[in-house]
Amino acid sequence: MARTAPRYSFHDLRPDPGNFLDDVIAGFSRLQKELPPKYFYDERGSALFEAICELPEYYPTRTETAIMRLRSKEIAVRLGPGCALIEFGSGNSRKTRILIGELAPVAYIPIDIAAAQVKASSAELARTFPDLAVIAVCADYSQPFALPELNGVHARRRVVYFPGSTIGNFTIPEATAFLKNAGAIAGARGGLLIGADLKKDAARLNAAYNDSQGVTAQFNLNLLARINRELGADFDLGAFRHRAFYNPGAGRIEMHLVSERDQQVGIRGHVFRFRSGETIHTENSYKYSVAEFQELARGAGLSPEGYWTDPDQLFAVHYLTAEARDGRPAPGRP
Ligand code: AVI
Repeated sequence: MARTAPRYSFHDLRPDPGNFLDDVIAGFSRLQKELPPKYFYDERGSALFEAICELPEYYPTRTETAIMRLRSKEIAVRLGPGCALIEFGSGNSRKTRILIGELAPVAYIPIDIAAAQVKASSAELARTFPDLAVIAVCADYSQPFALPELNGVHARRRVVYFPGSTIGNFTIPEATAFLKNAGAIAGARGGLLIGADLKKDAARLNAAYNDSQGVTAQFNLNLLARINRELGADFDLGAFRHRAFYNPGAGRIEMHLVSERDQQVGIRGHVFRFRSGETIHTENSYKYSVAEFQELARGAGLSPEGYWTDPDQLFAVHYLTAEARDGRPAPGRP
C-alpha cells in the first residue's frame, strides 16, 4: 500500500528572540550577578545538555523516559481518544515518541522559539508517524500567544505536554504564569501533562549537578564562552569555576560560576568587576514534592487529576486539567 504523504505544516509566529547583550548587561549590573538560563542552549550548549542527559548521575531524563515507557498506556487512557497533543519544546525526545505511539493523537503541535530546531525535529517525527498531522509552530511559549488555526483537525480536547522538568528552571511566579498560559492554550476541556523532578536527598541532587566527568561544569562555563564568541567579551574561562548545590530552604539546585580571583571583563565597551569568590547565578532547578506541585497548579487555576512516578520516587509526571472537580470550569477559565 502506498504511504500517505506526511501531513506537515510550519507556522512562524515570529517571536521576539530577545537581546543577548541587553540581558547580559542587565544581569551583570545586579548586586547578585546573574544570567538567564535560556542562553545555555546554543549549539554547543544543546550538545552538552544532550550529554548531561546520558550521565550516570543525571537521573531525571532516563527516569522520566522509564515512567513514559511503563505508564504511557495508562496515560493515554486518561487523556482519552481524539486529543490534539501540543508540546511546549521542540519535541525531539524519546518520551514524545512513546506518548504519540500510545496516544495516537489526531494532531501533534510542537511549539518552540528556535525555528530551525522545531522544524528539523518535527519533520523527522512526521516521517516516523506518516499518518499524523504535524503542525510545527515557532512561538515563545513563555508568553501568551494564539495557536494558529488547526484547519481540518477535529480534536475532542487539547493536551499540552511539557516534559523534562523544564518547569523547574522557572521561578515560582514564572511557573505560575507558565501554567496559566498553558491552561489557556489547552482551553476549557483541555489537559496538561507535565514532567517535574521530585524532592529527594541532597546527596543525590548534588551528584546530578556535579557529575564526575565535569560535563555540567562545561555546560555552565559555556555561557561565558558564548558571551566571548557572540559578544566579543574577554572572559578568561580558566578564572571561573562551576558550583552547584542544593538549597534546601528554597527547594532548588542553584548553579553558579565562581570568580577565582579579582578580575574585570570587558563586553562591548562595558567593564564588569568580579571579586574573588563572587558568583554569577546561572540557573535554578526547583524540585517539587507532589503536594507542592499540585499546590502550584491550583494557584494557576488548574485541577491536579493524578500523577505517575517511578519506584524510587525520583520524578513525577503530573496530569492537570482546566476543569474544577465538580465539572465546572476552574476559576478564571471560560
Ligand atoms: C533543562 N533542565 C530541566 C535541566 C535541569 O536539570 O534543571 C538543566 C540542567 N542544568 C544542569 N544540568 C541540567
